Amino acid sequence: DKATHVLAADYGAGSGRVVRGSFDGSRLSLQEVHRFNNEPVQLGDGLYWDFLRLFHELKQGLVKGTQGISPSVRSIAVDTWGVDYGLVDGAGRLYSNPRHYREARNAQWMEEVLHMVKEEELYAMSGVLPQQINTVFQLLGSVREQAEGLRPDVRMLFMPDLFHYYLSGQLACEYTIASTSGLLHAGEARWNEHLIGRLGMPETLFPKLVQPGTVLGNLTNELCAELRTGPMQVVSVGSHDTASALAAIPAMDSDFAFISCGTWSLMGVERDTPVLDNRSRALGFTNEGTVNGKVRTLKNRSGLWLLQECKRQWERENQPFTHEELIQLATLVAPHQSYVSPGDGVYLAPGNMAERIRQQCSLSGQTVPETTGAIVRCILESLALEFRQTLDELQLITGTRPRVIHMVGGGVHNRLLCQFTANAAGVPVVAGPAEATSAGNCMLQFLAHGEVSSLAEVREVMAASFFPETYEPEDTELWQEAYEYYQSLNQIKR
Ligand code: ADP
Ligand code: LRH
Repeated sequence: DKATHVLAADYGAGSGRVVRGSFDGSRLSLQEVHRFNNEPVQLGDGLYWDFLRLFHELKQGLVKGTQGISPSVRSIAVDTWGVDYGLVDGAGRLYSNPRHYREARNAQWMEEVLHMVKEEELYAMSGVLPQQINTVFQLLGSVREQAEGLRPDVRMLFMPDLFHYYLSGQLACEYTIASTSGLLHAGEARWNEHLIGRLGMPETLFPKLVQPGTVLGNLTNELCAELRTGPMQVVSVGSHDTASALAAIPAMDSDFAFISCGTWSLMGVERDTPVLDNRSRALGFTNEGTVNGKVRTLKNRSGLWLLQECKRQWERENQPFTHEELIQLATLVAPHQSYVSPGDGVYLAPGNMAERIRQQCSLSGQTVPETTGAIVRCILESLALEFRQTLDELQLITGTRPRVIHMVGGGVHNRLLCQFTANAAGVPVVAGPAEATSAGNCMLQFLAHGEVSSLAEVREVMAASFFPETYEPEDTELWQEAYEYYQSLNQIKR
């Protein structure tokens, strides 16, 4: 076996997996060794990530991923969803459990920050769209809630950095995940110390920033002994899941829009510089860092979250459906009956999603989707129309219209959504791989080890290793009409 192996732990907001990536010099192959749910815990009035359980799952993945081949696994890297963080004290203890970005309290902290720094200014400085989930707002809450202030030995670590810390003992914040915080200078790997000072946050909270592809250190001796594995290195990759996903897009040139479609849908383009003007802010675009020092200008919207939450609700009501069954039901109902706006704040919190969708359709005077199939169809058509709108807006703010959409993430398994997206957007959708995030995580580790030498080479390896499916637009006139109606609905709402 001449391949080199690495482990990628990818934590989504709904589920996580540990994947073993093997590279033979020209092709990457992935093997999922461990998968688990990521379920937040409501405790009193707080909504928390179950960090201890999530770290336990990481250990399981380490054991399973190295079984029998331990010496040939060179490294491990973690990527996660954006914005959330944990606090550790000087003795390395978890000072507080990481809180969940869906906590309602964040709205209040966002308001507080926007009292101190105007929305336009915050956007122009950081490139990050003010949304209540952002680290900058949550962190003000963490600082203000401590009556005597945070102890000076406390550090904040974004979720992947927190995992890396307990794997390796190294304290560092990786650039791409930090770029989701609103606390960096736009498009730069630099904390905005001026902003941090204005918000009254102690500078000591913020560890040094490292670039994606940095070898942080080794798996601690304690973990090697406990898990009977290792030694291996711990690497910071594009530790924001979206950064890893974008790194793995099998595109040969830069003329594409991407959609990373999982719980969230992130749609945008890769650029040299951020777009910081009022129009892009008003349209809801944000700018985040990529693994190669560029910028992703994108819109971050609810993705399959709506469907995921409906599915969970139906399970609670003893109506369990597989994804395949739900998609099948959607093909059996009448098309284009009603739409929702998936990014609407009313869908942010967990809970009975189907009911909320029905309510919104009723409020906007549309046919109320009564059946399961009608709900699913409504969600998928709405997502596709939202993607079309984002494509139009990307053209407005950047001056060019991408000729193809690359879709990656779990949404790629939803063939109906891929086809609807091509139909609505009027451009081909190249779908795959679904596990782009894990693949990007692995490839950045191979880049750190010198087995590939550039992002272009990473994408070549991706194109040689995975075979995406292309969906050509169909029924474009019908979808154009649907789009016009969808826009008029949104106009009424605004
Ligand atoms: P995240 O990392 O945000 O948790 P993923 O990229 O894993 O999300 O995507 C999860 C989503 O992918 C699910 O909500 C589901 O809608 C979709 N999905 C997963 N498997 C399938 C499948 N077999 N068929 C259709 N859709 C699927
Ligand atoms: C997607 C994602 C997205 C946002 C959200 C909180 O998983 O990383 O880019 O930051 O999570």
